[in-house]
Amino acid sequence: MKLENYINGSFQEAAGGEYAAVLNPANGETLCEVRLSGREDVDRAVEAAKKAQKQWALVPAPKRADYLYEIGRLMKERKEHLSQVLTKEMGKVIEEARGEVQEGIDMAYYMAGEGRRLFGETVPSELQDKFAMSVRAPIGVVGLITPWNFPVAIATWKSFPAIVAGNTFIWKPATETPMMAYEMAKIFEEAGLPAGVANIVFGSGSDVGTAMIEHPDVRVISFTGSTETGRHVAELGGRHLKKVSLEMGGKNAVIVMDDADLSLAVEGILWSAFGTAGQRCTACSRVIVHKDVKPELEQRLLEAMKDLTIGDGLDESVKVGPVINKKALEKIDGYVKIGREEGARLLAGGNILDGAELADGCYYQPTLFTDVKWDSRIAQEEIFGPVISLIEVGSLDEAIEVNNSVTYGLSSSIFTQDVNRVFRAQRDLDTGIVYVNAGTTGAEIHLPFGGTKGTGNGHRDSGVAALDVFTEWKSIYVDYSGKLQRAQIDTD
Ligand code: UN1
Repeated sequence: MKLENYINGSFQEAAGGEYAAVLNPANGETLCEVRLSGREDVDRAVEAAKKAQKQWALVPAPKRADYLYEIGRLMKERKEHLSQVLTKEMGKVIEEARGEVQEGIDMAYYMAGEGRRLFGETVPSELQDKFAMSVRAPIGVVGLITPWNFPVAIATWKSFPAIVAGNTFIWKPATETPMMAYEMAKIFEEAGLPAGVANIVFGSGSDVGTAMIEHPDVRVISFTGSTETGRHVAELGGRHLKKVSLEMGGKNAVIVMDDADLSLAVEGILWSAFGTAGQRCTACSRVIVHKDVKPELEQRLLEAMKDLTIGDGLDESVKVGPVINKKALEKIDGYVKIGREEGARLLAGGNILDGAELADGCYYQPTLFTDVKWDSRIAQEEIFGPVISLIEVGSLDEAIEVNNSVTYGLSSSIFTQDVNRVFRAQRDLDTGIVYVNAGTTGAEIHLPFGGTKGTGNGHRDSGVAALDVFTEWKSIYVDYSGKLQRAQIDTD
């Protein structure tokens, strides 16, 4: 099967371009082929989106929301099918795939509700017989660039607020995971979304992504991916005066204090470090542990890691699936070598799995380093794989300092039973998301998602905050005095 672009309400062959194979990371099998489109296809999609947007913006928001209710319903009806496709193309275990699809369904219903809110402000005017208010206005055509690790949820965080607010979009999914986008295109079509509101162009970042950013009619770029690519998106977007929303890397930590419930901490660490094989932006990759509980935590983690069955995510008993591809395997393995060279002590894992039945897949052993120095490379750089580094500290202040020492600022967590420590931590941890007595993953869709420092550029996905990315504030003054009233002048 060959996946083609979805433009102006139909699947269309691209103007040219090669196809790339989409591989199942669990076994190396080719699932389908995807078109690598070019600038001409982006132009075509933008033209359709621009035309559609004029009408779409005039559809009352509660009516736009009705399409989202229908999209949510179709996703729910198809949840199992979508989850299976997701596991096949991305590799995450089926339970997590179901969770990700659920995240998309939740986002559909949540943003549909926004169709009846989209709150602005009404404020008193400083002048008599004058009315003042602000409304959220759509921006126009928006460009969405999404990653392979959450092929559907992240796309819903961006596309659903975009359309409920009256924009139309061009979506470039990651070339590793185009099948979810294809499934979503079918859902958009069945939901009766007017042609041109949702457009999908498959292809590489350097071709399709660049063409989207450079296109004068694409007013917003919402990007999730690596910090390296995000920097490039921001630079190029800046040159073209685009509004650019970036969601990038993380180097998230769980802090375990000496009064923590250690069983709970172990569960939280395992779930957030090895779930999705460590390939979440929110994944825990550092454990900052108080010295008094370090030996016990190490022992408990080692014991619990024995239960992490590795394999094809379609097998319900498997806990850790493959990583996305061979290149990712090599990158992870490279970091494990760096860790060893830096003098960290390897307690578990540390190898690519090449046992007979797993050899064709991309599997890395869940890996645990201890005695890691806070400023070493494995404690500072994003690995994006199932590797955790234990760093010892002597106090809460030191733990917070170590947490904040990285260039990223997405998610952090603290395990403690002391309410004073909880409130100090939630104030002083410099990440966009903070968890107390839970791991670093599992953000819910109705709060803002994003991070500080090298993780983002001040915008947020999901929550009401996402509407800030996809709307422009318009302030409106209605003077019904019948005379010219001058603000700031006629004040008496
Ligand atoms: C991501 O890894 O980019 O909070 C998204 C979580 C998920 C989303 C992660 N709800 O872990």
